[in-house]
Amino acid sequence: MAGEFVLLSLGPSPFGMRVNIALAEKGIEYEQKDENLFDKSPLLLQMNPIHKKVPVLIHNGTPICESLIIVQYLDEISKDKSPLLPSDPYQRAHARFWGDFVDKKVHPNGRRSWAAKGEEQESGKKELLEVLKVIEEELGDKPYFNGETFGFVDLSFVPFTAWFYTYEKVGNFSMEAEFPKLVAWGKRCMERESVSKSLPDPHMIYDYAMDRRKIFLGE
Ligand code: GS8
Repeated sequence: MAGEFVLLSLGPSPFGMRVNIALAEKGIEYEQKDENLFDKSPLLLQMNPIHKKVPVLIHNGTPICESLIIVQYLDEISKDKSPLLPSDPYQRAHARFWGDFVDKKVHPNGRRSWAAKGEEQESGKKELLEVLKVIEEELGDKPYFNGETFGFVDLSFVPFTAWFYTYEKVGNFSMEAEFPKLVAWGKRCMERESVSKSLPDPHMIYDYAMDRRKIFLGE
């Protein structure tokens, strides 16, 4: 596939990791520029003036924003190599539903569980545990969310496994004890090179989260 790809991202961002995984699945070479979110670059502000968030994929100078939209774009321009969305329209809709569920439920509650305090933090943890239960039920006994092969829902959710350590340490629970199927699925996904090379060390994420917590709470 012709063209030049530049990814504006940030190591611990689960949204950025999705794009790293998709680019690796598609075998696309790219340059990554990591942003400082407290001092956003003029390039980020120019390429994503609406949300001013990472990730942004710049393809031949043109920006594509929002991680799941970027992943679908990559899947469309590189259909034959490692297809991510199923070809059946219903299955595609189903996969998109779960990608959207992860965005609406995992990220905000996960974030409240480590970045808030008191009741707000407790309710973030409680809802996160409920959401993870729902996702584990959706996985069931299948190796991957879509069945036998790694796909769009796996890619949407697997970056959050790098955050599991932060969730369990801050929330004082064990992911392995509460969600053994999700933990086993995460390890299965890590056997793919596209995933293992895109996910940072969970301890690094924990340190990052604790630094951010201090800034958010003024501690
Ligand atoms: C979310 C991106 C996002 O929150 C997506 O791409 O899927 N729906 C979007 N990015 C964060 C970093 S990861 O927590 C971000 O760029 N935040 C900057 C800000 O809020 O100013």
